[in-house]
Order: sequence, then C-alpha cells, then structure tokens
Amino acid sequence: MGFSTDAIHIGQEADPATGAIIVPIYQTSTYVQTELGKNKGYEYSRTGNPTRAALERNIAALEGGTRGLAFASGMAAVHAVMSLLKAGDHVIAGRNLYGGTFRLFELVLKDYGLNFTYTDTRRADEVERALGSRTRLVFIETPTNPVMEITDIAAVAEIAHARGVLVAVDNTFSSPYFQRPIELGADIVVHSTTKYLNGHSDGVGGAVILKDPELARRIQFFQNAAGAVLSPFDSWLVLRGVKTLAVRMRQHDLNGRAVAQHLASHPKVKGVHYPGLPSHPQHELARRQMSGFGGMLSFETGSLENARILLKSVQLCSLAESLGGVESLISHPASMTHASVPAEERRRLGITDGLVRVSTGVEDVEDIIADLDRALDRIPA
Ligand code: P1T
Repeated sequence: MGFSTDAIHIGQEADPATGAIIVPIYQTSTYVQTELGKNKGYEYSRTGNPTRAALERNIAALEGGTRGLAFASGMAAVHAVMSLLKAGDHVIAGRNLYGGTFRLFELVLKDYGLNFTYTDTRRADEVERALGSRTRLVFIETPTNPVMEITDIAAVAEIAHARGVLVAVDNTFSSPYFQRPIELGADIVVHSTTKYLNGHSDGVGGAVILKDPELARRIQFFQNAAGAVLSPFDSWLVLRGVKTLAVRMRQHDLNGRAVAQHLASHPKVKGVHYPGLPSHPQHELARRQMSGFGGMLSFETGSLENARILLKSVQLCSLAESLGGVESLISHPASMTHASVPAEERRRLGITDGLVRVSTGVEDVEDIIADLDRALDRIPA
C-alpha cells in the first residue's frame, strides 16, 4: 500500500470489540488478570497500552522499520537511543543538533562516561576520521536544526557499518513522508512527534523506530525500565495527526518553497537556508535523498537588532519555540532553541544573532509572505 494508506490504516483498524472506526483512548493504568500469569496481552500501561501500541505499529510502518516505540518527548526518545551505550563508549554526533540534544549529550550523558565527538557529517571522510575503537554510534540530524545542513545518510551508514558502528538519524525535520533513513541504511530513526507527526502543536512526544528486532527489544526494555512513555491521550493525538501527514507535508513543502524563494530575492535578507533552493550547497544531495524539502527554513537578517524588529513585527507568524504545526511559527535559534550551544560554536555553525527560523505552516502562502514582508519593511535599510 502507499504511504497515505498506511498512515491512515496501519495500527488504526476498527476496534474489534465495538466497531469504533477510531482507535479508542485506553485511559487505564492497569488490566485485570483472570488468574495468575493470565492476561490479554497487557498488564500495566507503562509496559504496554493499546492506544500507544497502535501508534507504535503505525510509525514503524511509516519509517519502514520492524518496531516503533513511543516516548513522552523527543528528548526521551533520544535518551532511549543512548541507553544502548555503556560508559567508555564513543559517539560521533553531527556538529549541528537541536540544542536540547546537544545539552543532553554534553551536560548529562558525558557525566555517565560517554564520549562525544562533534563532526561535520556533511563530509563522510570526516566521519571516517573520527571513528575510533570505542565508537558505537553515529548520531545525525538531516536536515539540521536550524541551518538545514544535509548529511548523506547512505554514505555515512556505509562507513559506519564497515566498522560495526550503528547509525541513528533524527528525522524530525523531514518526517517519513519526505525521507526514510532506514531505507537509506540507518539502523535507528528518532522523532520528536511534537512536530510534523502530530502536526497540530497540541502534544509533546517522541518516537524511536528500529530495523533490528534485538536492538528494538533493548530499547523497549529501557522504555519500560525508565518509564518515559507517551500517554494514551497523546498517543491518540499523534494517531489522528499522522492520518493527514501526507497532505500536510505536501502543503508545507509548497509553502516552504514559495517563502524560501521569496526571501532569497528580498533586499533585506542576507541569505536563506533551505535545501530546496538551487543555491543551497547540498541541493543535489537533498534532491536525491529526500522526496520534498518541507516547511523549515532559516534566514539571515544581519543583526540581533534586525531580528528583534522582525520578530516583534510579525502578526500571522507566531514567535514561539517548536515547529511542524499547521500554523506558521517563527523563532530566534541563538536565544531560544540553541541557547545551550556555546556562542562561539553557534557562530561557527552560522547560528548568528541575526538568524531567524521559520516553520512554514499551511495557511495561504500569500498571507505568510505578506506578513514577513511587512515585518521586513520595519528593518531600517
Ligand atoms: O521537544 P521534544 O519533543 O522533546 O523534541 C526534541 C527535539 C528533537 N529533535 C529535533 C530535531 C527537535 O527539533 C526537537 C525539538 N525542537 C524544538 C522544540 C525546536 O523548536 O526546534
């Protein structure tokens, strides 16, 4: 079946007990047992819940994995992936990650004895050079948050696998509709379902999708042991969200392209990061690896003061953290999502004080462009 059919139907079969067309919210902590050791497949909702299980089956199918696991947030999902490692293990991480992921690695997991090397994973030879005898995992985002760098997943997977190293891809920005890392060779996919999968800015969640059943078993063990599970209601919201993932992503992509093109020719804009623009340094790779470019972009206003004026002047675009909802959001990565990345490192990555990020929603694109134009007009020439 096609992607949209799977999104609407896998895990989302009519309820066998009642015929309800929608998966019920099993708002229960526990399940009655008929006798010791006899149950209907569920015993406690941290361990398993039918609504969460429906979502887990659905997202596994969308990413082409054998198993999906849903967590209380994207960060809980990233943390679960790291539970595969032991003190002394080495991780090669992309140099530009969501600030919260960088914070988890540097300010939490380093103290547990994990070692991290941050690498420009756009260059497969740099990944190869960073490999050591204790390297267990390469962790990348592509496109990256917020400067939209692209890593060649197949090339990195080939290099890593030759040394027995796992590859995890945070696929939050593309969603499985535009990019399927497991098909490109990745072992593990991570999502903040808070973003495109849920799609309506009304729930925080995360997911891990795996190809290998043994790795999946280990992540599931951690999910139950550590307990950061997605609630039944939040699982239901994501189940509802994914049904329209394909149509939403098509519109995010159309709007993202139009806004990026418009900004690229605007005299007040000093540069646009969007993989769909032919001027993007990795446009060709993006075209090969992704089937669309989506709604995320960032652009350079030239200074903190210019960014401040713009962010204060927009009316339709809301100044807020997060992304991937139907409404357009605008943010300032240096002081918001990437504040925990040291200033010098931010500058090296191009996360300047003048950089503004847009999560292009699915409103009428003329209205989004007019809003940005009105705000850009307020910046002095
Ligand atoms: O917020 P949470 O659901 O815990 O997801 C964390 C996360 C993981 N990976 C990527 C690529 C992300 O963008 C995020 C969260 N990002 C934002 C809140 C943001 O505004 O960029």
